[in-house]
Amino acid sequence: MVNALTTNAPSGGIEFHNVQISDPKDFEVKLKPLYTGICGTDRGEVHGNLSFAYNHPGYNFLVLGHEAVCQVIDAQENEYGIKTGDYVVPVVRRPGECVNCRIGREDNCSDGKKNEAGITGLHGFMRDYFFDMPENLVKVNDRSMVREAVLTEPAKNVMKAFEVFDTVSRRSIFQNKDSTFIGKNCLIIGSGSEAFLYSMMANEYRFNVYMTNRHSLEESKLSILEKTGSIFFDYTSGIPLKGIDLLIDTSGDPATIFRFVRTMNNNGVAILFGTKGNAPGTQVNGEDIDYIIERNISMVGSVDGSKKHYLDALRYIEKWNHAHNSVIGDLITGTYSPENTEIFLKKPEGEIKSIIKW
Ligand code: DN4
Ligand code: BGC
Ligand code: ZN
Repeated sequence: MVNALTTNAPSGGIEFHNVQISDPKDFEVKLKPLYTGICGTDRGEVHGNLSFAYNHPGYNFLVLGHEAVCQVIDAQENEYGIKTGDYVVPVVRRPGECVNCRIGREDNCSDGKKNEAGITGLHGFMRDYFFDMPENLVKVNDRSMVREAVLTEPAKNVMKAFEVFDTVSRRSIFQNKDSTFIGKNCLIIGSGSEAFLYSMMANEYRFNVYMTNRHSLEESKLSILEKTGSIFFDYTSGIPLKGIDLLIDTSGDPATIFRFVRTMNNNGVAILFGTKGNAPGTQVNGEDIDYIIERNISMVGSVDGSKKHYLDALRYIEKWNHAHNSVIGDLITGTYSPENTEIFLKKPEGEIKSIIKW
């Protein structure tokens, strides 16, 4: 028996209770979660808004949690060099049989038959301990940033999305004459943890970085943006923002996305990332379509990331842990106990990333 935070996917709900889970016998590594992160996806599941979530086969519940940093309690010798005592981040997606899954790119799964821990058909990491295979673990070498390493999983999505940007933007010459992106504008819709990680990565590319929401931002969030050189833009202020080269949506709100598409520059790239199945629709007219076509605008979805993106994410987290007065630590705005299930139902004020200490 193990204490776990569970939901009933896809209808929702949240419970912290003692459950019986039999991990397959051949799973070689015993793991103790130290911290798990809560994100928009978890809240979507708990509220019953994530239609693609489903329970682990053979169970009438799903253990939540796909963002974790764990300590290895017991490991058999393995070719991945995972040893007892190591700190590790478990990966979310587990491959199916398709060609992308077979080459380590289950983030690009072509037939949808992959699984996602804590989301689609595989128990997640919000429990006292669990077992996993060493190939599903990414080692955290810098032991001084074990808490910050809980951001590796959300950051790997950002690494993948920038890989998508790199690929798609090459359909024409996107950069300046001097080969840089300096002076190009990146607008990020939303101000949650993914949005902040996107803003930090867009800064690495030297974009002018703007973040927007339908309301003003708390002082604490504004000060993080200031530290990293990004600017907040309240779109309800009525001030038009023009000339966007890279648009990144983390809101999943169709009306907001289309509000900004027609302010995009020629050859611009719009990355759709936020998922909000219950968001109301919006009217898209012929002029919107013409605008996208005539300017060669690319609208592209991006989900998840592969193991190499976890490694990239760890490198950047390490860098950001030392840069801008350890700004990465500021993204963790609250630490809670697993008993506090309320945290899944209502976002605490000023939240960027809430984490659970196990
Ligand atoms: P989050 O913290 O809920 O972030 C969503 C942000 O969007 C919040 O800051 C919202 O503001 C903001 N927002 C909502 N509606 C609007 C609107 N109409 N205009 C402007 N801003 C708005 O979630 P997260 O940062 O953890 O994740 C962001 C999204 O990406 C979620 O939908 C996740 O499900 C999705 N996601 C996708 C992937 C993937 O594709 C991975 C992880 C997450 P407020 O309501 O908080 O003020 O791999
Ligand atoms: C996770 C991704 C996952 C996605 C599914 C996100 O919260 O970070 O790994 O593929 O949810 O929508
Ligand atoms: Zn997440």
